[in-house]
Amino acid sequence: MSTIQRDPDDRVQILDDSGHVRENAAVPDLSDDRLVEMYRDMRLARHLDERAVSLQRQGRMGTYPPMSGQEGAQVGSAYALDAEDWMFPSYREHAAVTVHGMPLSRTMLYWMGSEAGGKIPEDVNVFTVAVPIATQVPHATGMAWASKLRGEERAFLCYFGDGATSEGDFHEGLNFAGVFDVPAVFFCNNNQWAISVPRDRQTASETLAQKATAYGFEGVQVDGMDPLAVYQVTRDAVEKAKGPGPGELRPTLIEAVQYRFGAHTTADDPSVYRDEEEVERWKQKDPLPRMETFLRSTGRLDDETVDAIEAEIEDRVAETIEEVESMHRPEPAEMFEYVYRDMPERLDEQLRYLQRIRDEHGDDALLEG
Ligand SMILES: Cc1ncc(C[n+]2csc(CCOP(=O)(O)OP(=O)(O)O)c2C)c(N)n1
Ligand SMILES: [Mg+2]
Repeated sequence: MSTIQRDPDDRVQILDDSGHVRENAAVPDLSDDRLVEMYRDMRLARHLDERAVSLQRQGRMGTYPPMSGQEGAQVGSAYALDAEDWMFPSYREHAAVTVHGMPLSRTMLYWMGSEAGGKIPEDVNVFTVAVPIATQVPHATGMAWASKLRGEERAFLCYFGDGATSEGDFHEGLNFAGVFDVPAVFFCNNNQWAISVPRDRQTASETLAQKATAYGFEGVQVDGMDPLAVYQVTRDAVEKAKGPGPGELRPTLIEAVQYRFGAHTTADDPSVYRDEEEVERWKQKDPLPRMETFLRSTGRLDDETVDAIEAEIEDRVAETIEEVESMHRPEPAEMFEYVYRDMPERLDEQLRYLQRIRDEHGDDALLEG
């Protein structure tokens, strides 16, 4: 039976909190190598996060939104896509987009404030990062609808947070998706907080997954810190999006229940709105040790491979930092260049103003201000 043919309150879990396969649960049909790669990608995400936060503290990166605690949901779901499928990220999906082909250097450049970080390579099926909450939802629905009308067989995986489910765009996007039966998978990273607003102030609904019922398609809740369960649920949803069975609608809403261990962004201080005790409780479900225990206890991973993975990841991130820091720093005027082919008068005026004050005062004086 598919993991999504169940009650939206019946949370899917394959690994228990300590990383052992639960009774009657089936390990997804992935090769041993793929399962180890999944672990490697999660480790990469955790390491990237640590380095990025440290770079921000040193003034070498702008504001950065950390993803620690959410690696299982990101990597597990991204592994469920086929190469031709599309991904619509929010601002926190650094691990998911990397799995789907986005170069790590682009992600770093983006958070370092370089316009070059927003340029997605032609052959990478990832939409632009959405910072405005939930705006990517109707975009994903529209693109999925267009793809269906063209007779393609692609799925469109759209990520957003628990807070996004309170936005009009979320409801409009899901409503259209149901009516026009589009091949979309809506993936809600319910990390319990929308900056300082807790999940129970977001909605009176018992679950976020049950919101799908109102739009006429399936909703499923999954343990978002169990990468195997996330993979299986997303894979079933992707397959249904591309080839629904008789009487099935293509879209699915997945609620991945998880927790963000760090701050909302490096500009946030979570100690003013949540208890350390709550963080510690969720750390018992940390997707990294769980995946590692699963792989070790089933003979798929040993010390030697873990050491090799660790070394490879550290080198890769260090090399990427070196690469992006040695690149040409963008000229301030470049911020005007990438949105319009012909610059509107209003922006042209601002550009001329910028040039005038740079000439008059010099860049050093402006940066000090
Ligand atoms: C339309 C809009 N309103 C407000 C904001 C400010 N804002 C940035 S992140 C955020 C919270 C989003 O929470 P959630 O959807 O749960 O995602 P998370 O950050 O937890 O991953 C808000 C309100 C915004 N970016 N866009
Ligand atoms: Mg949230």
